[in-house]
Amino acid sequence: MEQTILICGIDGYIGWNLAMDLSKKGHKVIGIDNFSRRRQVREVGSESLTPISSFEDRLKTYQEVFNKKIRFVQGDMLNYNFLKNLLRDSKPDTIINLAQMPSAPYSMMNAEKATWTTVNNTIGNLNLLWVIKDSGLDPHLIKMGTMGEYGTPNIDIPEGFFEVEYNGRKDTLPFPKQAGSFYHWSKVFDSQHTQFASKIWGLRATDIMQGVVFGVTTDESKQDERLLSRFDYDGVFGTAINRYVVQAMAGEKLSPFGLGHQIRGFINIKDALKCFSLYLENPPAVGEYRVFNQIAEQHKTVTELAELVKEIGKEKGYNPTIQKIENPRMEAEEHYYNVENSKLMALGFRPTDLSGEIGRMFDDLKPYKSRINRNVIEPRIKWGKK
Ligand code: USQ
Repeated sequence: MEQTILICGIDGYIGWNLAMDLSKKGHKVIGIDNFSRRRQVREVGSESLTPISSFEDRLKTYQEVFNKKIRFVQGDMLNYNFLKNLLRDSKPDTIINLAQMPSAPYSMMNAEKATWTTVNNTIGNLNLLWVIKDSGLDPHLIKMGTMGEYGTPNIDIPEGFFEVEYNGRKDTLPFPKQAGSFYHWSKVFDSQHTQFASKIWGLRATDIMQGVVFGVTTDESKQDERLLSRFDYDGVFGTAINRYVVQAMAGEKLSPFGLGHQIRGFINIKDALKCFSLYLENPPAVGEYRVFNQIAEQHKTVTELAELVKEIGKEKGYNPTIQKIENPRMEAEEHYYNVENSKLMALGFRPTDLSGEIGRMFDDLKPYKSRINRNVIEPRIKWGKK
């Protein structure tokens, strides 16, 4: 059914792709953003490898190519009145909150960045929860969390909750959170606030524990270069697979950190978009707070992924090499990792093949190879005391 959907953080890597996907499917999409991501990537001396248009141009091009309109309002999630007026005017059926600073290294740079990340992410979401409550509306809130909220426990990771037996009594409780950066902790606080708001105000909420996203284009952005979403590969905003592909193309060594045995769940951008539609089509009940572990690939170490990118890179005519580098982070480099995602699979999610998607990334990025800035690739932000 056609819905009015408010996307908070529409200018981000996922936000813009999601806006086009949902609008093309017939939903009425309204987006807000404060453009902080553009500023922060510039601040760390980098820019998106894909050339990104101004937001005005994106909207115009989208309308030109797909004959549909996306509405945009510039504003900040920290401004309660802005959000309140927006909800009153637009009356969304679903609100998707992606309006957050997503980089773990950025949040570990210094006290100012850690504080900013915490305030922006946590208070932005808290404002949204209050505005939903005060509006008297009953939208479905879809909140972007992260797999990194759970950390790397030595037992399987359930979808949010698990049954515990202690001193002869049983209960179903939230799975413990052991985040690994101040960014990841900000998402833990959001999850707790969202769960609490659901309980006391009857909010309908979906909290997504998403793995590391990778990929360049989507069906929509492929249609016109001016519709491309951002693609970061630098040492602060770039994530593992995206960085590996750029390193392979630039003749830089692929860089698993430390022992390189860290395991994470990964998901392609197009698969991530599919999941949002599944949540929209299958909303939670009033007062229900539910959690999905949004990953497609798991049980791969960051070294195995580097090897895979290396093999695919060779097929694409590059000559990639791998060199493990000292880990700038404090994280377990050898650990158990088994993520359950049967609830997501039960909604009908079927992931696409990892190798095929990585191959497409090489093709998608080929036109922009000359834009790679090799000076921004090295990770320089260290987690530890020294
Ligand atoms: N890693 C390397 N080499 C690199 C880059 C990363 O070995 O060149 C390793 C890291 O040490 C880490 C793993 O790859 O063990 C993932 O790091 P990442 O930089 O790809 O991703 P991360 O910092 O965890 O954060 C990213 C997104 C974040 C999202 C998270 C999902 O930036 O917004 O929440 O992925 S998850 O990792 O599941 O927590």
